[in-house]
Amino acid sequence: MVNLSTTIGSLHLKNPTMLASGIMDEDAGSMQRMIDCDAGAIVTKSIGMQPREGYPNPTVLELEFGLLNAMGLPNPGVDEYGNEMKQLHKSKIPIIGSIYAANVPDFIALASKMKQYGAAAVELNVSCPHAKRYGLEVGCDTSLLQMIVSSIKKQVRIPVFVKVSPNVVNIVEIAMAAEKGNADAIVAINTVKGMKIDLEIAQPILANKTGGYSGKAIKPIGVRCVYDIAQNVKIPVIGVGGITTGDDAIEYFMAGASAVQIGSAVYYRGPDVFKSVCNEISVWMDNHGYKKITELVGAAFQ
Ligand code: RRO
Repeated sequence: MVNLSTTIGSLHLKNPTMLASGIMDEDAGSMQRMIDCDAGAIVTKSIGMQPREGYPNPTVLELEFGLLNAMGLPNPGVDEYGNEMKQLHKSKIPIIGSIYAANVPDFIALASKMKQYGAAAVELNVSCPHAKRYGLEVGCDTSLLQMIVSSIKKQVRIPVFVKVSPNVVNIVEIAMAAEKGNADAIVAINTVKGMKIDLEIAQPILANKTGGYSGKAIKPIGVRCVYDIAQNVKIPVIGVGGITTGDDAIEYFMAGASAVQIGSAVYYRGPDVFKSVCNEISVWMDNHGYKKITELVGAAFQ
């Protein structure tokens, strides 16, 4: 009998498939739907101190091998979003609050509010590829990132995950800075910077011009990042980027991930993707003589 449960620090997951931030997590109803569809944990939409409209349309394009988005961090602000989170207080699976900010006091306030609203952990989004002042400008600066993580850890008793970007020279350095700040886990990767041009009008299609590319096409990039990070940090790594099938998840485990997040594949396979991926992982493990996820984690290192 295969055991799909896994742990990320102090967090226990009944299965290793988490809902990634930014898809089907804008309100309590959509998150409850993902819980009912057997996700092992839910990561909320990225939430800031104040409401944000986001960018004008078009904000998402379906391309040949994945999705290109520039939503622009649309969210109702943490206090309003708290009303949604409070409705999930009976959830039996961990709800992880994704937060973004441009300075330390705001990160601390957001983490503290997320805890109050029932989050089991926070995920720092320091990797949005197209958010001026937030995202990458924070996530590229190793000393600032270390300081943000350590300040939150000192002031708010909550596990802190750090979501890192592939759009940097050295992703391992960034992950190591987060670990030095006492992060509890690294989440790799956010979307890859990209662009699509409409030939007829000779213009980028997204209103923001550039966006973040997700889905199957970025899986080899994510796997490589997880493989490099996992060999250089002691904290758990959560893999995200193109995971659509059980085989994709297993590849991430072998690269060193202890759990995976699924985003674009909710669009491609529907909300039952969590059940399907879990079934596919179980069948594969059974056929190959594995009993626990931990036996697969980092199997590709030797
Ligand atoms: O909202 C967005 O446009 C967005 C975010 Br916060 C992110 O982290 N990654 C992404 O591809 N888009």
